[in-house]
Amino acid sequence: MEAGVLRVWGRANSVNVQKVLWCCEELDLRFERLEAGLQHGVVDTPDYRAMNPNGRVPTLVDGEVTLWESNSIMRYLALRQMEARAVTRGLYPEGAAARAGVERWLDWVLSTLQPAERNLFWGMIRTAPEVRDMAAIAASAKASGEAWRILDAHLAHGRPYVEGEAFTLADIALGAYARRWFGVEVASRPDLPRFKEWYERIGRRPGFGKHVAAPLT
Ligand SMILES: N[C@@H](CCC(=O)N[C@@H](CS)C(=O)NCC(=O)O)C(=O)O
Repeated sequence: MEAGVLRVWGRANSVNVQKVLWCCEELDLRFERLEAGLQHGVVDTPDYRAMNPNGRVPTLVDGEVTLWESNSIMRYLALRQMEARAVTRGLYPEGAAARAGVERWLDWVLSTLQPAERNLFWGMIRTAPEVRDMAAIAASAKASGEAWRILDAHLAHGRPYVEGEAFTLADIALGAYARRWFGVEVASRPDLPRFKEWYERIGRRPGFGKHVAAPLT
């Protein structure tokens, strides 16, 4: 392992790992990714649990700093670069109101969006067709559509990015989940034109192409 390089533990097909990798890319941060989670195991070993007692991915190691929770890792990385006066490109705005605008979406992803979409993603992508719980999948598709409708209405104010003119951590957290929404088969997908436009816009970012765009597995 190269000294001084950020280490990100976690399999590349985890949405929460993808957020962190995309964030590193936006901040021009070099990192090394180490496999952990699901088929790779590792997360139940005492060494891993010492870094992350949840046994989940991602985990970030930056010298003496060890962190878990993907949104907190993104906040840390953005602040770290701001403190170092490295490029920030407005990823994590400084004013109270502007920052809170970003924070609410990071919280909303955890509290509302992820629980809504979980059965849809796991059912359609990680479960064999013959054992799928189609009722749970349909309920999850409906709840996800309702959640995305909230973002679509928010984007109706003509903003290119979730919190206005600048691309922020909110776009990363939401964008990684939007990739899943547009990548699964949904029986009836609500028409959400602003959400789709925004998704196409963020989909052109190199960090998305490199770490999020891959086929869902
Ligand atoms: N809220 C946590 C969730 C962490 C989480 O549940 N990660 C999933 C992958 S997206 C996981 O570790 N799954 C079990 C595994 O990969 O072994 C975060 O955002 O980091």
